[in-house]
Amino acid sequence: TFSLEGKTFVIMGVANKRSIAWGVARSLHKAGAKMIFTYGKDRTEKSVRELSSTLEGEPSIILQCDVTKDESIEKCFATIKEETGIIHGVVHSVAFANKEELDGEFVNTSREGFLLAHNISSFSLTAVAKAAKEIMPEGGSIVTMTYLGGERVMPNYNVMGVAKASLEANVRYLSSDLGKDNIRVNAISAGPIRTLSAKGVRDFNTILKKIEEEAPLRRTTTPEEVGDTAVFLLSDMSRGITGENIHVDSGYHIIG
Ligand code: 0WD
Repeated sequence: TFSLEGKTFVIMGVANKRSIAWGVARSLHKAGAKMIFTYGKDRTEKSVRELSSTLEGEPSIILQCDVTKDESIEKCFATIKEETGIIHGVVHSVAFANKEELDGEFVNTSREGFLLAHNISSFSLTAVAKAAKEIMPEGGSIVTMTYLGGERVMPNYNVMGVAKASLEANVRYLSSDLGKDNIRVNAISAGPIRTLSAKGVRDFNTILKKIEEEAPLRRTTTPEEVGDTAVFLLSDMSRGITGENIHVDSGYHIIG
């Protein structure tokens, strides 16, 4: 059967048990992988420690990595190198936009809000890929999380949609650069899932209801579904795939 035993992955963006990154962690754990968790804000550390301690086996390494700071990324990956040597992949499940800008009209986005959303939600992937490359001498796989709002206009997604479009192009350019090092870079475009970040999106319930009624599979996406696809993308099973955006959204992206 399928196994990722002996492989080590960095998981960025577990905020709580509802986080998509936590769904990925559970799937990776089932596959026998070793994990290193990173968190952005100090206040998230406790929650990540509590969650990771529920996984049986040897305790995971937990480190701070505030993606808005180059020093924080450098320090984090230097520590990973010291503690584990090499890694086989990274799950980038990090995004942020000011709540005020996920409401009303996109045309009113401020310069500051625009740059913040792009910094945390897109540039962070470039910066992390650069640091991670140094400790992936055997090659590896990088997976990020995106949303349909990066491809078309979705209500209230606004500046985050523009940042996701940037993230998706980022995946293509990174995959082009890193392919020669046998590092693959792909995105998962997840259907809406009720998480802490989703709280920032107005009328989220209406969006979920629409998926239940209109998506081919007539149900909303679960973190487990995203987790299992991430395991596929992180494993050798997907060795021929890079620069791709896989929709794990009950098929909703083909509608409308
Ligand atoms: O419906 C959804 N929830 C979807 C989410 C649908 C499709 C895609 N996504 C994407 C999100 O845009 C994001 O890229 O999936 C990714 C993860 O989203 P999530 O699981 O919904 O989000 P959440 O559980 O809120 O975790 C997001 C985390 C932050 O939590 P805290 O509490 O620490 O702010 O993003 C991280 C952080 O862990 N984050 C940062 N990490 C490092 N440095 C930073 C930062 N500066 N800012 C936010």
